[in-house]
Amino acid sequence: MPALTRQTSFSLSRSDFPDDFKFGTSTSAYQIEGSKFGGAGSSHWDTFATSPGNVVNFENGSIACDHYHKWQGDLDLMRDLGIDSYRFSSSWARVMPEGKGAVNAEGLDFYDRLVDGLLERNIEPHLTLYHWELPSALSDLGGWQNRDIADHFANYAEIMITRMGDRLESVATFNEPWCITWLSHYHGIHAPGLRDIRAATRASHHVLLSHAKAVAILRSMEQKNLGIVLNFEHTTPFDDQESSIEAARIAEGIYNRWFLGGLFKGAYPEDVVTYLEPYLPTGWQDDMAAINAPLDWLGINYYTRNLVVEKEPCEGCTLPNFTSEPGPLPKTEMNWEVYPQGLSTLLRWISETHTGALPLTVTENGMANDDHLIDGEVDDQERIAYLDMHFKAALEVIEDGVPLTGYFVWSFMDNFEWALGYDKRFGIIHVDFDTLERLPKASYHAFKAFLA
Ligand code: IFM
Repeated sequence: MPALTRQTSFSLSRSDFPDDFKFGTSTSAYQIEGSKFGGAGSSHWDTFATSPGNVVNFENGSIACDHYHKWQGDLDLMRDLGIDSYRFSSSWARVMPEGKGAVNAEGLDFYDRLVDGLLERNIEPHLTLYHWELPSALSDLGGWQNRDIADHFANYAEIMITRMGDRLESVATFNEPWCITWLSHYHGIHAPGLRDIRAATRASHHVLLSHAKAVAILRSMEQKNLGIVLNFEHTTPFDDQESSIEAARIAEGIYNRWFLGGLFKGAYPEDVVTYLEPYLPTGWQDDMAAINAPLDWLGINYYTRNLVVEKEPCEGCTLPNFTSEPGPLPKTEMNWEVYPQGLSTLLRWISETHTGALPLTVTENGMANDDHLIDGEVDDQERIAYLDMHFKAALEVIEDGVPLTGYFVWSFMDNFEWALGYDKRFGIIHVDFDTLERLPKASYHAFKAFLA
């Protein structure tokens, strides 16, 4: 396998980007906070992670980076880095332990203080309302498969915005609906670990319905800068076999076009509906106008490309039995190919086909690296090279006129990488998961020089 490239500094600097272009870092609640602290309710990730076999090494987010107690030091590190913006998520189960009804005042206070702490350090707060830790009590009621969840989610959104909306720079309803639904209800990799096409299809509609209901309420509250964050992979057939071409078309349709289509065209892609219609909830068409309500921005998470083949013809399967083949390019510790041109291609395609003049932001991009702490340093030059290539891809499309307004590096610090536990390190800050000590890596210092 070709080696990842390494470099000590960025070849670009922020002055190469437009003056109002914003750089930031991204995290999520369950991955960093420590779910056992502060009176948070149980979430489906707490129970999924503590069931054997679901997470590498039986790890979970109960302590994570203990950001819940260490947030002030973390915010100081962000200030010293020189970022404009920070993207974080709130845990629904921390704010509303049962998902509905009573509010945990301590949880709400935590996010309120975090927002003030960011503003005191001149960092814009960008809130995501849902980054995967569904309160267990709602999971018991069917979670995303149950239409009622849309009202519960809208209620939670209203509570968060009533308390801190006046100080937020932007609000995203969801992070990565594909992961919430397909990865979690069809591939069985994330909580709740289902492998059921009906569950995945219904969940994918109910997540967008929940988004729509939350947006309607937040609009009525005159909350500014409402958006959503979708993940994309540059998805093409691995070879020129007919079966690979069809498998790639449907994989790409589900991954890249389903949520975009619902949100920006008010219609799911016909070629995918052909397969999934029997599993959509009755009357789904009546929700599409609400799902299509205007947004102020779209967040794009991008990491890699996907080369698709049909695993084997599968009698009786609803969908082609698609799987991914490894390509020839250098790979990160996630085994994801480094393919920066996928970012520029997707950004152009998204704005040309779905979003037009709507502002786009890269809300996540980064890599898991084989980092080593040696003599008090982590020399993650591969990460600097990876980010540099992707910054260049972003600059290229800005110069072509794509309305890209910001870029958040994933992630601010090493954290709980879901089913892969703590082994996969995405941070520009190293976290020692025994002592919880933070140590800026070479990429932090290089990014700081880039921003200076
Ligand atoms: O860690 C995740 C994050 O929670 C969502 N986007 C992808 C990241 C890396 O896998």
